[in-house]
Order: sequence, then C-alpha cells, then structure tokens
Amino acid sequence: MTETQQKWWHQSVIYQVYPRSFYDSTGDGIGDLQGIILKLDYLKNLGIDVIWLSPVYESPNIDNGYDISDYYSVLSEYGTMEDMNKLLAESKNRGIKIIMDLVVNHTSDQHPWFLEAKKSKDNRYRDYYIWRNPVNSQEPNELKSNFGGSAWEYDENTNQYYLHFYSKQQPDLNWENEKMRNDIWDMMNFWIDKGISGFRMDVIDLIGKEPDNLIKENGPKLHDYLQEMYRNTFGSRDLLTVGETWGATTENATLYSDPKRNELNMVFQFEHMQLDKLPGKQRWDLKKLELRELKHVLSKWQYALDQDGWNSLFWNNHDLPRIVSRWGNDREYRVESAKMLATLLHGMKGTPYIYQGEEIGMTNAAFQSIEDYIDIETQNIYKERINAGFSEAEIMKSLYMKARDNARTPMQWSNEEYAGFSTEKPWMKVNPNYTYINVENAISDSNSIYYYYQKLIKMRKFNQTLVHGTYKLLNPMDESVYAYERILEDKKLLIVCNFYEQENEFSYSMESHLKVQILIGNYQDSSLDISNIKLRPYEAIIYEISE
Ligand code: TEU
Repeated sequence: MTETQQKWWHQSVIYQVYPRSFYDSTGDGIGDLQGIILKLDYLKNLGIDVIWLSPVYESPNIDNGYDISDYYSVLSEYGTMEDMNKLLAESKNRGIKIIMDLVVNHTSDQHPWFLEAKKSKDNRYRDYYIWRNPVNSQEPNELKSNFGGSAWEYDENTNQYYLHFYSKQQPDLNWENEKMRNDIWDMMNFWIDKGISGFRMDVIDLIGKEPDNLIKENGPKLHDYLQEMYRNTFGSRDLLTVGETWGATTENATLYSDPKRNELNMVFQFEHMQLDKLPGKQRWDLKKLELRELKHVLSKWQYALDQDGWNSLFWNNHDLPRIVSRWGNDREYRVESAKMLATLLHGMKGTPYIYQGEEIGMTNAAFQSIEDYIDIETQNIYKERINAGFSEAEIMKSLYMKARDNARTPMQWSNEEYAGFSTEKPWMKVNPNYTYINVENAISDSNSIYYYYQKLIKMRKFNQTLVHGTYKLLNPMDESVYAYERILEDKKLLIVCNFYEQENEFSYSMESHLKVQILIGNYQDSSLDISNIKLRPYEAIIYEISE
C-alpha cells in the first residue's frame, strides 16, 4: 500500500459512547455532554483515537435518540450546543476526533417536517415521507417493522398510511425527494463545518427502499444516493464514514467501501453477529455459536475486502448484548475470555470499534423482570411473543441473551452507589456487579482487561503488519481453536485463540532459523514453542515471527 493510499482511520481505534449511560455530571440520573468531557482523559489514557457519539440531538427519546426531532440542536438532557462545541474543542486538545451518528433513514414523528407533512396531502413537506392509499381498507402491503408489527401506520386525517421501518414514531424519509436530500446535505455540512471528523450512518442500507416492490435493504438507488451524498458533503474532506448495513453481503460490501467508487470508507456488516440464531429466524430464536461458522464468516469478510475495501471490526454496540456474556464466560473466566475475544478481533485487518464498558469486561444486564427493560424493541417483542404463545420463561431467556438493554446499563466507574455513574438513581438500573466490575478496579490492577485493551490499541500504532498485513485462516476445521496469520513482506503475526474453557492444542510449523516473540497474551509465561502450543482456558497469544 502506497503512502497516499494510507488513511488515518486505517490505524485508528474507535470508541463508541452511548451518552445516556456514559457519565452524569448534573445528578439527574442521565449521562450528558459535560460528563463525556470529564472522562476524556480516561479515554485518552486508554489510547483511542476517535469517539463515535450515539445521537445527542433533540429527540422525544422513543428510541433513545434514534428518533430525531431537530438535527440542529442538542437534547437539553444532554446539554447545549455550547457543551457540544466544548466537547469538540476539548477532544481536539487531546488528539481525539469525534464522529456523529447520522440518522437519516427516518426522523421522529415530532420533527417539524413530519408535523407539517401530516397536515394535508398537498402540504409542501408531504413528500418528505412515504404515504400510500389503503388497499381494501387495509395496509398497502405486508411490509413489517423491524420493531414488530406492520411497517404502515394509518393516518385518519388524510386517510393514508405512512411507512415506518422502526417504531411508528419514526416515519421513514422519502429519499426519492431531491429537496429532502438537499436538506440532509445542508445538515451534514453544518456538522462538518463545526469540526466533526465523520459520520456513522444509521441503517443506511435502507435509504434506497422501494416499499411498493417490498424492497427494504439494498434498493436500486442506494449507491446513487451515497455518491450524491459524497459529492455534496464529505467528498472533499478527509473524514471517516461508516455505514450501518445489516443487509450487506461480501458481494455488495465493496460497492460501499471501494475508494474508487466515492461512497463510504467502511461498513458495519452483521453476518458474524447473527450466527447464534436459528437460520431464517429472528435473533430471539437462539442457537449455540459454532466456532467453525464464525471462522468461516469472519474469514470470508477478511478475504473479500482485502484489496478494494476495508473492514470494521466489532463485537459490541448499543444494540448487541455484551460479548463476554455472549461468546465468552462472564463468570470464572471473565477476564481471560474478554481478553481472548479482544485479541481475536484486534488481530484482524480493519478498524476496531470498542463499545463503552467492553474495555472493563462489562456483562449482560441480567434483568429478571420485563418491567426493568426500557427498550421499545424489547417491549414490543415481549408482547408480540406472548400473543404468539411463547412461554414467559422462554421469552425472558431470549431477552437475557439478546435484548439491547444488556449493553445500555450505566457505565461502571467505581464501586460507589450507582456505580459512580451518577449521584442519583439512574434512568436505567445499574448492573449489580458494579461492586467489582468497574473502572477504578480496572485501573488499579495491572492485569486488568483495561490494560490489555490499552496494549492492543498501542500495538496498532507501531505494528504495520497488524494494520496492513494480509489475513490467512490456518485451521478452518478445528472446532475449538481459532488461529490465523497476518502477513506483510517478511513479517508475520500468528494469532492463536482458544475459544473455550477446555484446554486445547495448536501446532504450527516454520523454518527453524526464524525468530519468534510474543507481542501480547492473556496469560503469563505462554509457550514460545509454537510447534505444539498447549492452550489454557481461553488462552490467546499474538506471536511475531521474523527473519
Ligand atoms: O439499528 C438498526 C437495526 O436494525 C436494529 O434495530 C437491529 O435490528 C436490532 O437492534 C438488533 O440488534 C439502528 C440503531 O443502531 C438502533 O439503535 C436504532 O434503534 C435503529 O437503527 C433505528 O434507528
């Protein structure tokens, strides 16, 4: 890769802040912008380069900010535009960039555009949304909302239905409308001019939808819109753009992220995060993860985007359960398995994303009662499944494994009341394990998950093989050890991860004159004899092999 092809985000590690649960500076039980500012030094010490800030815009908060009612102002619970400017300035002082969540597939039903649009069929904003006549006095067609139920909501006043792929308070924007698109470009430029460093684009693969043809994801005009966005907004700037694309396949992913096409830098693809659900079913229909499948999927993506694209690497975000509870062991091997999962991911080619709390091994919420779940998706699914005849126990088990609130509990800063997140009762229950899983503990323990992440992040800054080396899976058929190489010129990294708590072995052969050293590992005194490595529970090691 030539120097001009190298981008700052190739070497960056991104940290997602979910503001509502990060740090409350005002004592109202809700995280806020000043709270993030107070924790910037913590993030600086961790070593991250970029913050992805989940939505802080004005919003009725039906979907925790993913329902925006004003793109140009900050939700008062979070602070003011001045606080936002301060956050940008203070981050910049520390060499940390900020990317904003861009939610433009839909707005809130309280957005002035929608309030206008629903007034009458000839309102000038009517066509900013998607309206259809009833068919036989019913919904126009069978399209479903991702939060359960029909994707169409009836509006009595004008006797038409509007489309919403999420809650009915999140009407979908009509991307066919050029005026609407121009308003979006203006809004994006407003934030770019403020000094943000890029966008994470919420469900961006839905904007080319053709509801009449039942097309949700990957509609025919999707890539035209992205290229138009590029030309009108960030194309001339050196920003980071990442699209959230649940429907991405390796076939269409390079369409987004091939630099020659002028669209995005990378996408979040979710194929690997769906391997523990029954095929063709919803994620609530649980299935045990098979390591061989995970290897197959992750490797497929590594190979497919090696030349003309770029991967994003993640296990967690605000919609996914905590990885240590999901595919690790959040009991006796919490520390070992959290480090193993970090090694497996950060060893790959792409830009790693860390979700708040992942760096201290926070676990699923374990809420026993449906009343404690706040998420609209969870509440809808619960009702839908009760009506469909599932047992309460079965539904609660799925929620315990997969509900989004698992990741949304307040950040655990210390063992003080409310985990040091707030001085008042937080908006969502704190995970009771804050007494021992918290930042203060992590910082005072040199063997903590936190310091392991710090080291992984630092490695990426100096090790070009880690950043640009080609990926090669070594043992596709092995059911318990995930081993792969990264190769750049005459340097090689060997990444070996025991995915389970049983002891396992892995053998590697190489020419005898080569030198082997351990760059990082989650046990002391790991074996340097790679011809036959005996791996302890969840043991993970990155070896460097050189001339
Ligand atoms: O998520 C997209 C999305 O489809 C998720 O709802 C996903 O299906 C579900 O969470 C399973 O994990 C984005 C945001 O990340 C999410 O928080 C929003 O609720 C959603 O879009 C609507 O804006």
